Amino acid sequence: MPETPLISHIYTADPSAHVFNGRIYLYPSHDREGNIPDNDLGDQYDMVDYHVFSMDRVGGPVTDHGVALDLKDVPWASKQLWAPDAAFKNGKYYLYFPARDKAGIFRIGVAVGDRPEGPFKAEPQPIAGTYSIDPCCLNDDDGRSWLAWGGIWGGQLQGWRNSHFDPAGREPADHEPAIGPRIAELAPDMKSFTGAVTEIKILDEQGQPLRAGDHDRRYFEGPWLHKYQGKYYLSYSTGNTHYLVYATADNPRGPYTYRGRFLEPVIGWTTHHSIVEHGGKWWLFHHDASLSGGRNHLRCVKVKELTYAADGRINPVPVS
Ligand code: FUB
Repeated sequence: MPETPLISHIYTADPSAHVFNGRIYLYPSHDREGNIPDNDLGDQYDMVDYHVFSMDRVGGPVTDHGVALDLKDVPWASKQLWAPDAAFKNGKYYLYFPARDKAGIFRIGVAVGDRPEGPFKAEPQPIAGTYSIDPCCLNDDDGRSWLAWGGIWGGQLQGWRNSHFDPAGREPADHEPAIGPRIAELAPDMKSFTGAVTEIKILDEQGQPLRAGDHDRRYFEGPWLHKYQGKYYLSYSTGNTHYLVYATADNPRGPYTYRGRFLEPVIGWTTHHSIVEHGGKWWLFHHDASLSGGRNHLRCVKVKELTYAADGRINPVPVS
């Protein structure tokens, strides 16, 4: 029986789920029809605002809290509000989001609000030291906060070497180590970094870096960090092979060891997700393009239960 989209009055994608005050809040992209032909740079993903959604439990009614941030209110951005995430600290809510700056380079910005549903007020500049797309924030149990991000192809990560952007940059050769997502520790203000931006290494189970030609396992975009039984889990999309996979580590910066695949390709080119615990169960929020009949840039959010094996492996989740 096909699963129902959680939200069907507008197109949504890239759902980042968090539990705030006992309620599940979703921070997705808001897809819209811009009549831009599909290409490998993702120009068709031409979003201009974010809505926040919430529910008191999975299966309960979903509330659309309306526009939480609009592109026109982000001083540094020019277009393409892609996959966001959110965090709570010191009485404030922080919305992290990527967009192209006025020069067409993806950066990551932050906007601050008093409530989980917003509205959020964008900082005048992107977070210093950021580039590329798909931020995700982990508030660790020890009080430290981490931001991971990055996406290749349209997300421009392949153009970045040593903090310098070369628009002609390409993925490494097949036998070379794959490009990894980036991570940095957020300063107490949650709007800047303390310490260095580092590349996350993802190794195979023999301790060797995943290779750029290993398209079934190498990092593409959409990182998500969560903790389960004291381990750090980095899950992500393999992009052009359309899998959701994960790796684990003993500290947030890694290195991570590849552990497996948990979602097969869905309808539509992209696959993007988050994982959250609520009501004594773990949940996978993700998207597909079923609501639009398979149009890649008009997607819808879904949710499925996620379970772990006794050894901490994530059990594969059936596609619907
Ligand atoms: O929604 C635009 C982009 O598509 C996201 O940033 C990627 O993760 C992919 O889902």
